[in-house]
Amino acid sequence: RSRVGASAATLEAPPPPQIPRTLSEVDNGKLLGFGADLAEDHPGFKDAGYKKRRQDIGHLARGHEVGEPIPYLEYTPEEVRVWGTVLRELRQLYPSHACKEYLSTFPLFDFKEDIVPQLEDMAKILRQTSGWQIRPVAGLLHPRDFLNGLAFKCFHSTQYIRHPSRPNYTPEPDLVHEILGHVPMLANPVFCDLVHQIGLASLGANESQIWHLTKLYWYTVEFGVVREAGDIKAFGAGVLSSFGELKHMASGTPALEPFDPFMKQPKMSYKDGYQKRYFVLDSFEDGASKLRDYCASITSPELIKEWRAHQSL
Ligand code: NLE
Ligand code: FE2
Repeated sequence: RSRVGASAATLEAPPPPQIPRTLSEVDNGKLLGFGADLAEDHPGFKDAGYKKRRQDIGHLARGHEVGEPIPYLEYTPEEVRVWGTVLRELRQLYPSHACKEYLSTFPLFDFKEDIVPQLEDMAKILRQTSGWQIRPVAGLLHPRDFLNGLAFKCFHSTQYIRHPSRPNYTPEPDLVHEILGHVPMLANPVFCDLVHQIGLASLGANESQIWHLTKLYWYTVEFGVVREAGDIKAFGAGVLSSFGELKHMASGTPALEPFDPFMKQPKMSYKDGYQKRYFVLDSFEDGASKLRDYCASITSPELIKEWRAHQSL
């Protein structure tokens, strides 16, 4: 970089991030990657009907007001088939490969292969178990908005279904991922507390901290694994919602590394298939406390206190 460039950058310091006071102030319309527009490497790229369906469902999400019930969607027979296929495959793998917390909340939802669950019904159960809420979103959300939502104990969720040509794996979130990956974990208050820490830390975080928090979120909530009596079990939603990835995780092929939120993270892999390495927690409690320490190191207690005083949870 030239000197001129460096000094210009210093003069134009970015404005401090806006901290949302209410959930409605969290923008649920800024989408990233596949969420914004299907790229050539997306299985639905050449499928005009699929694209139109996603747009229609996304349109509903954009019109949703916080506090209103999430609209029920009527899923097509093909979408029901995709949901049923994934559920059938995963159900066989969960007893041996999902963590015990997941196995304990899973039955609460009474999933059926011929009925695609409605987000509003999932939200009702979460309200009673952990107090978390769900807000519909049209696709992969901007990281700051997504993480800020977590501070409000709100999980932004897509409502469309993955392309039928590839039920075993999708590179982006879809309803199947949200429901089979995230929802049962979000019914566990200890896990929710861990997720909430990441959300609180994101309030007022600068761009590089947001990026780091996104990685911590990615390596735990999306792709985390935990040691259980000498075995490795999945708790990350991206592993739990993909029968391709769950088998891959359990195959013994990928590398395993201890999770340390202070480490300098390697490149985050997404869009390019199964993870090549997973980060391991010794226990759930241990992971939560490590994350808590990291989040405390970047969060100002005054800011959080002032924020809590101004917003209604
Ligand atoms: N690969 C996951 C799945 O197929 O369900 C989705 C990951 C979303 C981050
Ligand atoms: Fe996810």
